[in-house]
Order: sequence, then C-alpha cells, then structure tokens
Amino acid sequence: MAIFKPEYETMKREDLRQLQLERLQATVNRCCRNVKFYKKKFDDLGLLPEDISSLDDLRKLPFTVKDDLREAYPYEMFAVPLREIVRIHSSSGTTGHPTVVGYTARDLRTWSELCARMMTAVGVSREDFIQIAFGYGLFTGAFGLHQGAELIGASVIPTSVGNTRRQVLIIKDYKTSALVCTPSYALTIAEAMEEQGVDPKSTNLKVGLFGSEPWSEAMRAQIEERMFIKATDNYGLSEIMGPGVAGECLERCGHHIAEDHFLPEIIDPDTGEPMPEGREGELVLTTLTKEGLPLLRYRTRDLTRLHYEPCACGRTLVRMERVRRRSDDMLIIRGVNVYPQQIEHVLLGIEGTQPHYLIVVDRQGAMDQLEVQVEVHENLFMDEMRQMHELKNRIQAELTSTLGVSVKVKLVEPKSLERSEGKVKRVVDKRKLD
Ligand code: DLL
Repeated sequence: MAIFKPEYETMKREDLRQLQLERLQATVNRCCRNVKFYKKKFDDLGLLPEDISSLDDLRKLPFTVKDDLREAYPYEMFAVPLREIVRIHSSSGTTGHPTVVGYTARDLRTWSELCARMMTAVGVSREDFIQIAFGYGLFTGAFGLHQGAELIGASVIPTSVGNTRRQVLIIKDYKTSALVCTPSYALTIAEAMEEQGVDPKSTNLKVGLFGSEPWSEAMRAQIEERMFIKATDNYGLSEIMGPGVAGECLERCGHHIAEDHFLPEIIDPDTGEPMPEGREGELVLTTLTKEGLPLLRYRTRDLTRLHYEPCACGRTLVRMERVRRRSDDMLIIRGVNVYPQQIEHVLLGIEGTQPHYLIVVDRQGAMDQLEVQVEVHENLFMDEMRQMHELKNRIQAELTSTLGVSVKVKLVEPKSLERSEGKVKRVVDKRKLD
C-alpha cells in the first residue's frame, strides 16, 4: 500500500501553518505540564504556554541542546509515565552518557508512517523486496525503515550490517529491489559485488535509500553507476525521531521535511537568531506530535538551507538541502557519531601520552578510516620499541571500545604536532563530502 497522504503532503501553506500552530500549542502545554526541565525554563523566562499564540512566537521559546538530553539521562525528559513507553533507542556517540529516546505506541505509529511516506516518495511499493543493511539495535536506522517498509507491505529482508559477501548473495538470490544502508556501506557492497563477479544489471536492484551520514553528489554518481540504481538520500536524528524526519522524492531537489510533525527553523549558529529565508544556517526542529519525548527548538547542529517553493512532485512540504556540514565538531565515521572530546578523554586517562593529538579522517574506497596521531611523553619516546608498541595497542584498544569504530593510532614524537594560536585544529577531514 502506497503511504501518500496528500491531505498533509500537498497541504496549502496557510492550512499547514494553522495545523502547526495548533500542534505547537498542544506540545508546549504538554512540555510545561509534564517535563520539569521545560517547566523550569518557562518559569525562568517568565513565559506561559498561553504566550504562544502564533508561529512567530516560536522564537520566544528556549532552545534545547544535546547536553540537556545528556543531563536528563536516562528518562528525565520523557513527558509520559514510563509505562506508556513501548520502545527505547539511543544515539551513537557516547561521551559519558548517551542520549536515550523513548516512544509511545502512538509515536511508533507516527514514526512508521513517516518512514513509509518517505519510502513511497522514492517509489517503494508492496512489490518491493527491501534489504535493510543498517545495524539493528539501539540505533534508530534499521527499526525505523523496517517498520515503514512493513506498513507499505513490501517484503522486508533484515540483513543488518556486515557480512558483506552474504549481503551480495542475498541481493542476488532474494531478488532485493531496494537497498537501505549508509551511502558508504552501499559503496562497500558495490565493491564486493564487483569482486564476486555479480553484474548489478543482472539483479533486481532498482533504488537505494541512503542516509545517516553526509555524502557527496560525486559519491551518489559512483553508487548509481556501480550498482545500476537510483540513489536517494534521507535525513533524520534519533532525538527527533530517527529516519523519517526528511527525505528526497524522485525529483531529488532537496529533502521534504515532514512539516505536519516537525517545525523547522534556520538560525545563525553563533547568535541563535533566525536567518532570512533561503540562507544557510543551523537547522532547529520542534516536534509537533511526539508524546514520549517532545522537544522544543532542538538544535540539530546540522547546517542546511530551506526552500519553500513547491516541488514538481506536488508536495508542498519545505525542501531542505542535503546536510554537508555541522556547526559542531561531531564526525560521522562509518555511520557512528564521534566527538573529538571522547578521544581526548581516553587519551587523558592513559599515562605516557600528551594531550596533543590530531584526528585524521580519510576514505579508502568506501570505508572511512580514522587515525589518531598522539604525541608521546619525552621519556617514553627514547625508550624501547616494545614499550611503544604496547602503548600504541592499548590506546588503540581503548579508543576502539569507547568510540565503537576501529581506530588506527600513530605515536608521534613530542612537540611534532602543530601548535596553533587560538582555536586549535584537532581534526583533518580528507573525505570529499561536498
Ligand atoms: O542517523 C538517523 C537516521 C538513520 C537517518 C537512518 C537516516 C537514515 P543519529 O545516529 O542520531 O540518527 O545521527 C543523527 O546524523 O544530526 C546528521 O548530522 C547526520 N545525518 C543523518 N542523516 C544524514 C544525511 C540517524 N542524510 C545525525 N546526510 C544528524 C547527512 C546525516 N547527515
């Protein structure tokens, strides 16, 4: 069953704004009534829920940032009693506490429907065999798209991530027509197909739904050529819901944000002030229907632009440009969110290292490579090789276990890393994501 809701997806902007206002007011009420964090914020600002009487009043509301969620670990920001929560997920990238997100039964239905809408927009139907090669677990990617595909009535093949040889075999034998994974994993699968001598034209592959990390048009062209598919991009974040927040249609001229459920703004990341229409800035999202974890003005740190002109596909929902950069220093390595502070934290706990390090990210073939160059202590560098080797292995093991992605460590001589004045440059990203 195609999940297309023209009553929302092609709504007149005026009507949409009215719907958004009603839903915003309900959300603000719910937040103030049920979430201590918001109640306190409103009290501090001398703000009452009744003060929100138009969409322009949105800017009176406080921002919510990832650290607020970390501090509320695990359940403090939930707006319903825990017995109403039927699913828990969590975001990757864990300094100290990860952020935990919870869904009510109604939230899960909305989430499935929005993923189904996004998949319908790129032509997925009940005729499709859809292979989900995202990791099943706390990460929202696999479950979100899985539920959406089932709602459409497609045949879901939950391969999860990894075992690339088997992914290729399944594509070939199970007649996969739609592939869901990160764009970098799609390239890894394409490579494996070539190695295994599988001609993509001989498979049923038709479309790819890729997301969860930044990628470039050049990479899209490569995937399309090597897999002989149409490659589409979709965007989301666990705090807001997971995948299904926004996705391309077959016109591929931006991601339609599900504005009947999320209210977008673009702000200047430095001042927090709204940006004029069409300018690049940080995407801020307010949830309009969520029950478990409603969020007001959540700062995504993702940089993009919004375009309000209707799309050739008929949808009137705003189009956001693909996300290429963030306003903070979070890196996405093979789909896993990594913060430089996590690396620093590990290094500081290991004797013999200096807090001088450089993170080098590169892409070899389809795979992101993470290298951390660490300055060792003067005394140590003079010492024997065996000791150096042990230290390197220890750092490597600790970083890999903390970050959840494999890391290559290179020990460098004391004072060999560039010292900068002002803002220190800790990251060199050699991947071409523009
Ligand atoms: O990555 C949700 C998701 C799963 C989206 C599957 C699409 C497909 P998180 O792990 O919380 O959630 O990471 C969210 O990933 O703030 C962006 O910086 C980045 N991101 C997600 N999708 C895209 C994309 C999921 N299509 C963070 N392009 C977000 C660029 C993306 N960056």
